Amino acid sequence: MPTSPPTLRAALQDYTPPPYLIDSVHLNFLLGDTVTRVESCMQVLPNHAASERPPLFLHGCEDVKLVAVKVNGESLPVEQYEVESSGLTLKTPPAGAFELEVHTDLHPDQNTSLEGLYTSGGNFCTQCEAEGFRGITFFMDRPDVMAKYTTRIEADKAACPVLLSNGNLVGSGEAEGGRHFTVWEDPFRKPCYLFALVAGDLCMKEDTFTTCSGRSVALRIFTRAHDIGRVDFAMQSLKRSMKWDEEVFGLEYDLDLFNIVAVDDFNMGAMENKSLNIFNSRLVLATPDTATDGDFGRIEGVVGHEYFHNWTGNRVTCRDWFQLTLKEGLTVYRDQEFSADMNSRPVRRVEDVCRLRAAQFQEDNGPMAHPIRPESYIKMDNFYTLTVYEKGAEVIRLYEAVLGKAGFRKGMDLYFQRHDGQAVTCDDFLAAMADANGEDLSALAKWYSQAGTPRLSVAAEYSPADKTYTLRFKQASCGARRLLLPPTPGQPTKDPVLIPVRMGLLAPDGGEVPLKLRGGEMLGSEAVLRVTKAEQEFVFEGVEQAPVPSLLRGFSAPVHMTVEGQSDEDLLHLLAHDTDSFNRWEAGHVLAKKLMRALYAAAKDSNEVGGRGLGGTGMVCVYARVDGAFKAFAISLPENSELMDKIPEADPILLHEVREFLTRQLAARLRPELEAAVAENDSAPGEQYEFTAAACARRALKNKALGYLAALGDPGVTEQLLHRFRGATNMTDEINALAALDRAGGGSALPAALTGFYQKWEQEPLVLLKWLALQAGSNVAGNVAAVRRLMAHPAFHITNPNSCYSLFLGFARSPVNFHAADGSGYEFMGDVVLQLDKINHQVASRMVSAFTTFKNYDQQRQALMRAQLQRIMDTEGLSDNVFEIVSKSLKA
Ligand code: 0A1
Ligand code: ZN
Repeated sequence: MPTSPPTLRAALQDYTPPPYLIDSVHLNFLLGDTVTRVESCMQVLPNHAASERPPLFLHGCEDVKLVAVKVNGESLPVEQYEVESSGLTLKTPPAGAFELEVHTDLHPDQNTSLEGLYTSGGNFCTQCEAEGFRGITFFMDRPDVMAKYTTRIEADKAACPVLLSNGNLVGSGEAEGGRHFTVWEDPFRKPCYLFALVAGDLCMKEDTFTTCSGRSVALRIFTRAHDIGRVDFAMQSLKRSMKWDEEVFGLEYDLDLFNIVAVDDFNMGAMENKSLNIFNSRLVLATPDTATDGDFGRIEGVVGHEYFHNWTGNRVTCRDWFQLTLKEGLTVYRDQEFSADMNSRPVRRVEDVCRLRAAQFQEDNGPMAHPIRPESYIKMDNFYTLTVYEKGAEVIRLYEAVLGKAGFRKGMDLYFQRHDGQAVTCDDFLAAMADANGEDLSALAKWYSQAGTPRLSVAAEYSPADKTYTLRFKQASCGARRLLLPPTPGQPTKDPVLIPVRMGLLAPDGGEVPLKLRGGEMLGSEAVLRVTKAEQEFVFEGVEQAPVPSLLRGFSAPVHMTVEGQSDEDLLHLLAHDTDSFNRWEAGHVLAKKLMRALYAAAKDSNEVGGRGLGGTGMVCVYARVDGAFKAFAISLPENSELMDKIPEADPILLHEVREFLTRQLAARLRPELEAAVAENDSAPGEQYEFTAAACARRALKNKALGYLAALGDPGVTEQLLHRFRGATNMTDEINALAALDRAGGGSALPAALTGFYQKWEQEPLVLLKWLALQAGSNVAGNVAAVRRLMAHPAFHITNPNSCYSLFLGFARSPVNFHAADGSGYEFMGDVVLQLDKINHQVASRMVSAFTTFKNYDQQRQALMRAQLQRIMDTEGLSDNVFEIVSKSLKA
């Protein structure tokens, strides 16, 4: 039985300006236990030719009940409007400006979608991006309608002592029946997706920040009483972000108040609502005993990200949702730079690139591939993707590579000067960058419209006779068959793009070769080559001996690069001598990928993993040659998803076995070094936890080393891990010891350790997320039954997105169990999608993503995964969110 067809599909090419604008809106929220009344009074302005009287359409949604409509104070006769679940149409609005009042009723306590107005732990909160405001009231729910907001909130005083909205508090008082109210005025025009309201029983921690012009800003973080002791790190991160944006981009905060509220039930990470950021509590709350180094890093980054949106997103916003990367790519770039400045820049770059290659490259290669500026969507929520965010940030980095830091800053200044207070497009951003630098950047435009990861191959030739060194680049184009960039849905052919290749040449003695392009001037030891054509060559002169090229330094463009004829010796030379720390790491990473692929191929041929005795020799060299902060990365094996790019129809379990084999092999060969790494990087007794780049690097190396040692299955190591687990003084060490115990098989100690952990942290839902994820991701065969049982555990809540991400996405990461040959893992995830789709469409569609990579696997698995997709597709009443992903996957 086919599903009902989805609602409308929006297309970039169909954009038209709104026929009306909303100049200002006054909202009155009467919050109740079960029913909430919203009274909206809008000043509407015509935005069409005077000769026309187009209808006015206000978006709505099924769960919003229309109670009253008035125009200029008079109830509108029913024949003058039409109300459907998708919205409200005023058939013939008055000519000129007019006042429109709309009253609606909602049931926030029944709203499990966590969009619009909902309750979390008894407190009210909102989430309006992308199109959630229509779940509150009928409105022109599009980002190019920018209004001034005044918001009155009235609620029971005992249940909701705190009542917050955007902007400044301009009034408050008592109301009848034990109720009270506040009134908020936001002086800045904004699209409705930035509207926010929070009401409930919350505690607050306050600090201040003095801006560069000497204004004092009150900073407040609100949480449930139990959590208020865990906000200090987020507060410090906020202050650091404010200072950084002043110093690096000259951007000052523009109001006297900045609020952050932590809520437990939140679909995404956080939301940049004007002066009232709402955060998933896992991205605010942290103390060393409950949060890992990774958590601290994410909190710092996301607090920065949301704060930076105040300029890139709020002051200058998007004209339509196709332009999402305008604010997201740019803001991710800004938060990455902020984190790099606060911590170790090279480590941060490696982490970002690893994530991009492991996950975004897969997205670019699958059925949901889309350009960073998508051309159409059924449900915008499905386009908050790694492509729009992470690849979008890499595209911003291309401007920086081409223009340099100073040129980039000039472009940013002009962008704000031109567009402050406007809703604009990615073309406007490109134009500001180009005009500020007097450059023609049109060659960058293709990055916005073309999906897929470009492939770049490089061949090098040295001529001893005339001392020239030639680099020949080829990029994907329709003509070059072998390099053909695979088509992506809806884009059968691809054009070349501008690829800035940051590079240097290393002499045989490891020194840097001075760069001089034929007919050009001396460039120093590093250059940025602009590759724009399908085939292009660069000839360097005066090169005394054949060099080893160091290309794409710092990963200067998000491409797959192949250096033809690159030998292991070349890679080891780069590893030892490259001045670019990213490329030093990259050389080791390429060696590791070669090794794993070779092991996989050998195992596939011989049906025996490691049968030919291939060992971790290269990796041992790598470990020996890289320095401090990188050692933990140097011994991290590449993600399976990165390897599968070159393994057609992969067997994920065999790949997992190869990884296990190599891990054991490395552990055995490097045992003395690993033990030394543990000893040298262990914390001293009584040492205080510090979140610094140096301390994190030490913990990372120690814990990575323990993970390897665990793979030896040595009872002595297990005993040591148990000891470390019991004695851990911070969550980074505690959860890593537990994970290593799990890795070591744990023996009889593991169940007791898991129970002990649960009992210790029973009252801490954020810590229990780690406990759920650890068990869900176990590679013990048959673990699907345990995961089904965990769904009934009191630590798991199906209406809580974090719970679902930990348990279900944790499970989907297990090659052994998600990809079990009998299809039991796929069936479980199919059940999960269908169950969740009735509760929360956004969460359900994130679960479906586990199936979208099915083309990467062997025929049997492809068939089993497809069967689940078909089963989902055939289910009556599917949400548009899930429908969009499943239907696109099945078409692939
Ligand atoms: N704009 C937020 C992320 C966000 C996006 C969508 C949401 O609901 C569909 C919620 C939050 C950010 O980039 O941080
Ligand atoms: Zn963002």
